[in-house]
Amino acid sequence: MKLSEQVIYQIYPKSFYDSNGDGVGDLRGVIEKIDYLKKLNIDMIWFNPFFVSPQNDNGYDIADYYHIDPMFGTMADFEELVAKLKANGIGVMLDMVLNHTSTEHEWFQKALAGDEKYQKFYYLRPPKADGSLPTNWESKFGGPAWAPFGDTGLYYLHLYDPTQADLDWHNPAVRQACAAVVNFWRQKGVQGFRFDVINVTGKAEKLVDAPKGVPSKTLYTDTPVVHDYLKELNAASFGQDVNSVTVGEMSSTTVANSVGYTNPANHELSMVFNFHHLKTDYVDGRKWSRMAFDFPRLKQLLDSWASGMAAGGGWQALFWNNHDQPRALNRFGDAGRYRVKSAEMLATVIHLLRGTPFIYMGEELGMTDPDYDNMADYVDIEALNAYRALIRSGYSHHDAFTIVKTKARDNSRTPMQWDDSAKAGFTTGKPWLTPTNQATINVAHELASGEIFDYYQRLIKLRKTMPIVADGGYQSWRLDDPQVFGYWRTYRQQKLLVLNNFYGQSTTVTLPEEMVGAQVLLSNYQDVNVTAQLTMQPYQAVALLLG
Ligand code: TEU
Repeated sequence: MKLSEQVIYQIYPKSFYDSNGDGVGDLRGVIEKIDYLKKLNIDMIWFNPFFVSPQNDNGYDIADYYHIDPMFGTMADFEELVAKLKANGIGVMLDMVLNHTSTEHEWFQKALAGDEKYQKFYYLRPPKADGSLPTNWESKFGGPAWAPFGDTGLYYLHLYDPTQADLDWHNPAVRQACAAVVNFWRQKGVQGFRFDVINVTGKAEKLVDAPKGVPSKTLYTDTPVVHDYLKELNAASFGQDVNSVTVGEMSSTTVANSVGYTNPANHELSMVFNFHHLKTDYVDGRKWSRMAFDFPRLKQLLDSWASGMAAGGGWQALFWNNHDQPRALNRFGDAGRYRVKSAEMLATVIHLLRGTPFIYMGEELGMTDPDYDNMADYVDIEALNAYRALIRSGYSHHDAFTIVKTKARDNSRTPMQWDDSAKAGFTTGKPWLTPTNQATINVAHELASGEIFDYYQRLIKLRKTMPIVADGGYQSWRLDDPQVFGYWRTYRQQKLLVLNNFYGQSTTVTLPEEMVGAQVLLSNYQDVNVTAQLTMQPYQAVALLLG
């Protein structure tokens, strides 16, 4: 199936379904839920990492790329999962965390033991002459990006947690080892690969301080050599499969670079995730802050990325949610009175856009953030570090906790809610994170109610049956409307106008004359009267088709 007709579902294995009662989701749990997944008519499932890991960063600190962590099951379980998903027309996408390894990885341990071959796998640098760290770079999880390399007097670079040591991609042996990992899983029948923070692999060989006031990430993000690395990796691995689907997680990237990463003529990746739209509720770009989302900025970003990628022949992954983001309903929709309508509206925004939509587990139910009231409820390293940093900078516990409650990655990692029971039908044991709002938000309710899940099924069907959705052009629609984000899709003689009211108040939009009386292809409300002054209900989405 063409990439443009595909829809990809994301499963955070630790939280999807626990088959053995240990409180943690596992691969057999996914096998047991294939009948549910089949109902959505998705084409591929992206699994967050389930490789051997000490779990300091929930599996993004990999100690062995070639084996499955026993907490998730066995290689036999994985092989059965691949086969059963394939029998149901669903492919597998694995998460390739190749910018860094766990410090418990054999490569790092050999480097620590003095093996020079593996010491060249990492960024090992001496302190400056004055004894300060090799550079002033900061870790994305807070604190310095350098840690002592044993008792060698050297330091090793870690852009994330100190237990995640950055690999030196300038070293051809590193790139070959990474391609070998991808090829091992290709041989297991894996057709999809998500590349974790792949655009920070292009650090300069000579690492220098960031100028005062300049974020250190600007020195190593989206550097030109990343395109070379991706071309090489493509040719050495997934590019040999005509049906491969690849997506790069691109931190702080640009449209121009993302066109380069994804234009098929460049033989790099199929598509990219960019995150700019998910930073429109950040104060001055700071994640650990609180503000209502900036709607004009959100519209401008959604529009400029759709326009720019279309103009350049690039391809984007379309998403509101993932395992690193709080639930979108709490940020850009309404988790209360209009939960159902705003979930359907947000889904419409991305599923009728040009690109490949991703559905994060539970999004199709309208899942929202958990209602935790204690810092002890949060376990993610990034949130715990952020809380401590906020307290150190003078925030009260209340203010620091309030920020963590809105921005913690734990918010999207609570167990999938299968039913309204105390443990949401996720486990018979003690869940590793506690569900809190399963009473009214769960699979059983959705399958009976025909609301959000049913709406997702309709959106997915449109992508597979309507060329204007899958392959149509993109054009901006008025960007000055105070409540509505709209856009055009065009295909041969057809025009599709998609309008989305982002607020809980009704509003009126003036339709272009040609669209008056047009066919209502889809709406989350009944009885849409397509008049010149179109009334849009709270959180209404409507797609009008001409031709
Ligand atoms: O995330 C990349 C990243 O930059 C994260 O810091 C993310 O953007 C941030 O948490 C949003 O607030 C990837 C993985 O998705 C994430 O789970 C890992 O923790 C990280 O890389 C390190 O592997």
